[in-house]
Amino acid sequence: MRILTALQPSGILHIGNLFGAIEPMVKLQIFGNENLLFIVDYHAITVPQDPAELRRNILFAAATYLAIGIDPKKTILFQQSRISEHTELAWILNCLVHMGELERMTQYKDKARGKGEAVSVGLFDYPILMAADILLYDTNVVPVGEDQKQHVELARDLAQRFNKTFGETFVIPRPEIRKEGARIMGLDDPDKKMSKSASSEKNYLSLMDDETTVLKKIKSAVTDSGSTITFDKTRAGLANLLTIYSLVTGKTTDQLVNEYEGKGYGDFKIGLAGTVSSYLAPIQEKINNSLEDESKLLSILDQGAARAKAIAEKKMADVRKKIGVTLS
Ligand code: ATP
Ligand code: LTN
Repeated sequence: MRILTALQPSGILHIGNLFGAIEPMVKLQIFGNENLLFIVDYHAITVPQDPAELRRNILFAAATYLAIGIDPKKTILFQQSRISEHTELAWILNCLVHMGELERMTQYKDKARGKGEAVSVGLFDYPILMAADILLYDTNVVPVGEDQKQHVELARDLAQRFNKTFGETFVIPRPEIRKEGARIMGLDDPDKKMSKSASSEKNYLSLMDDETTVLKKIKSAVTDSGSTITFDKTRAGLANLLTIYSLVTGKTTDQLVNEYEGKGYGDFKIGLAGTVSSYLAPIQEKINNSLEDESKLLSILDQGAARAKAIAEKKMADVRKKIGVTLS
């Protein structure tokens, strides 16, 4: 089984990214699976990036994955831009996709909203590069958060279309969306997903937030006017905090509700903040240690790129042959 996922190097990783995308990859590092995890720097440049900051963020992303438990022996960890086959395949898939299919993508509509003409072609084309990322490696399963499901479905459609037109070439991938944690909501607005591009930092818990910040953010998290701790989806803010609590402790929401019986929001929030901080502290220490040893990080990424390249080259040779551009 080949399992693949990728994240943008954005400088901030929040607990939504952790539980929705990275932690599932850590758990999937079991015998019989072949895992690929990469940093999609070419997706990141669909919006303006400062070059020095982008470099820093790529290294930060790699350090974070390692800190969370990605084992480079079990998972091919690499940087997307090192494998030119991704953009090459994206071009070919571009020629199979219709404008209307991309215009329907909700992430594009969200990100382009209000920007008028000032949207890069890259942002529009983003799902095609993602389809190439997935199809290049004969991926079976793509663990992602709920918001990426539509993109993985486009990759499926394109794989089927290519296979029908040119003969069996690509494996048809499926998205895997975990139930708990697939959609951690914003602390300041529990009706929208937690997002690093939210207008306020109070929206998310970053993996690098210190104890004081975590406490401040959780204390100001939006809840309702109720006073008891119950798990009820209609009490969106509280349900989200209970979900986070459950993810960091491994306890069920029922267990937590029992623990907080007779207690109010104040105690609950302080308890949650303490637990989140203790959960993050060892991760932060590992990230910082790893960033101090840059040459080791670079070497891990080099080795990952070499392994990914070998798979990608073989696939692209087949694709080129299938579409008729290989002459000998
Ligand atoms: P932005 O909202 O700024 O576009 P993001 O915070 O959604 O960014 P991405 O880089 O788009 O982060 O997502 C990385 C991975 O994390 C994806 O698999 C995505 O589905 C997952 N993810 C993002 N936000 C959440 C969330 N709130 N809950 C669960 N998973 C999430
Ligand atoms: N679009 C995704 C990142 C991404 C990805 C991928 C995820 C790029 N290529 C391939 C899974 C598989 C995002 O923004 N989260």
